[in-house]
Amino acid sequence: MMLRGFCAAEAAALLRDLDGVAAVAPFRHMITPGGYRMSVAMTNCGTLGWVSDGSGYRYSETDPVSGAAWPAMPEGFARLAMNAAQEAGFGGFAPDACLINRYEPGAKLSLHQDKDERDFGAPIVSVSLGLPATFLFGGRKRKDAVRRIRVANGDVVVWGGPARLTYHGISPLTDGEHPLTGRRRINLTFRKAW
Ligand code: MD6
Ligand code: FE
Repeated sequence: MMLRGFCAAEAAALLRDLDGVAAVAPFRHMITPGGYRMSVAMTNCGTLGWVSDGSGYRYSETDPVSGAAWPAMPEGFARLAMNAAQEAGFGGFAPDACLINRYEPGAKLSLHQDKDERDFGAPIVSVSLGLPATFLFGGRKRKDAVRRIRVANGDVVVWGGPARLTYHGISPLTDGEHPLTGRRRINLTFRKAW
């Protein structure tokens, strides 16, 4: 479910909180299990963080770069995730993980399924900030047809139920300038990982 502009009014505050997170757990380009460096830079906040390296994808209670716990989820992040889920019909959503993706021009996320979480009953809440992007929304199989959906600053997508395991991705980011983020797009994805 697409909530257009749901957090546009608080985008600047969310980005300020993000600066605090990234000061403790800096953005990094993770390596896929196949040995490729991801074009999207990532970090996490919350009890659990999504990580990728040569041995696979998983959730970790610590940041492999520092060995320390991930920064706590800022209050405003948690409140937004809960309110958006509620609006979409998922009451009581309490995320334990927030994956933060940073795109610079040309960065993309290939088609994938989110299946590293333990409970597919919980939704994922996805927040777009800064430059707009094209979200690719496929089917249950990698080769199913793909719909293209524009996501812009302040848009929130709540993704649950039957859509939970559909293939999706992000097209290479088109260069541009956004007043809040410059030449970047930021995505926050809130999950119940454990
Ligand atoms: C992004 N998002 O928007 C990447 N996954 O940058 C995702 O991969 C994603 O937006 C699951 C649910 C919502 C998402
Ligand atoms: Fe995903």
